[in-house]
Amino acid sequence: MEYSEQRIKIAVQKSGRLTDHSIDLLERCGLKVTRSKDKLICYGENMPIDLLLVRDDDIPGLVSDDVCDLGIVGLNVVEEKRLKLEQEGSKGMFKHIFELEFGQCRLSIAAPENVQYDGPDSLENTIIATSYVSLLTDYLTKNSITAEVVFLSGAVEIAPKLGRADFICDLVSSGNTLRANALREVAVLLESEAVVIQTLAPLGDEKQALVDKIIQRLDGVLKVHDSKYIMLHAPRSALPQIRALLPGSEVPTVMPLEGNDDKVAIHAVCRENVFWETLENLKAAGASSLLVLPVEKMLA
Ligand code: PRT
Ligand code: ZN
Repeated sequence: MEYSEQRIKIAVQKSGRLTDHSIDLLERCGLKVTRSKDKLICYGENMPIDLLLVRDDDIPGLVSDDVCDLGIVGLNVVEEKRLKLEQEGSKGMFKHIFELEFGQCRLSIAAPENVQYDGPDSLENTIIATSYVSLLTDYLTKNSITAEVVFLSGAVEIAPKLGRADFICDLVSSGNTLRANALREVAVLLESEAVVIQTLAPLGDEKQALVDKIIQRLDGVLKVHDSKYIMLHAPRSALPQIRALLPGSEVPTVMPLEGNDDKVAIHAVCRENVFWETLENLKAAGASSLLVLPVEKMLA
């Protein structure tokens, strides 16, 4: 394939927790790519968009250096890189533009179960192991704490057991790993999820229009998550009560029913799941012929 500079390059994690979600999401935005586990690049078949498959830690750098126009990566990795560059006196050439509602986790300090923790002061003059040196150093500086930060690239949780650290600072999602290592979460430094970052280098009108289109589609895909289309019949007099019962809905469409002046048909998009209890409450308010449908796409 001849490579055109007008194609958008998106850096995506090659193999890890964010990979499937990232590619699925782009596919739900209409992008068709030939997936290949061993290749560095997946070419878009129907849009001028290609995916660069790399380690997540490299994504902010690739976007900052303008090798890629966009990147999908955890906010934890973005913030660590941004602070690292700042601490080195330079500036990240990327901006965080969109949250993707997956990959949720938090960067937390954890203490061994038998060690007392009474707030950040308990960290004074201790050793803390982490893969997130910049985020942790920033937290300690902001809290005026002097502590030794030890970098570990993996298996941070076992550092206290091995006597290499008093505390750790690592990502937590369910908390099972901490519990399995007799640790407890004592402070949250950052709430994280996957985000889209964009290079600060100007893209040109054509590429920027394509980026805007992808973001609009991502927004549409995420908005329909949990959204339902609900249809029902109801007495005209019950309309205010029915409207109040529709979860997260905008103004519903109300239509007359042929040959029945007292009843109307109501259609509404509910931006939350519609549970059986809601249907039962709607029925008790006079609704009948209730139908709930999934929403596939939405464009505001
Ligand atoms: O090879 P590459 O460098 O690309 O991958 P990686 O091993 O660095 O990253 P990966 O695939 O493990 O995670 C990618 C991203 O997923 C992270 O940067 C976060 O943004 C996000 N994420 C969400 C998580 C977790 N949840 C998570 N629980 N990343 C890591 N963990 C680890 C955590 O480090 C700890 O070891 O899972 C363990 C804790 O999980 P719980 O559920 O036991 O609390
Ligand atoms: Zn990584």
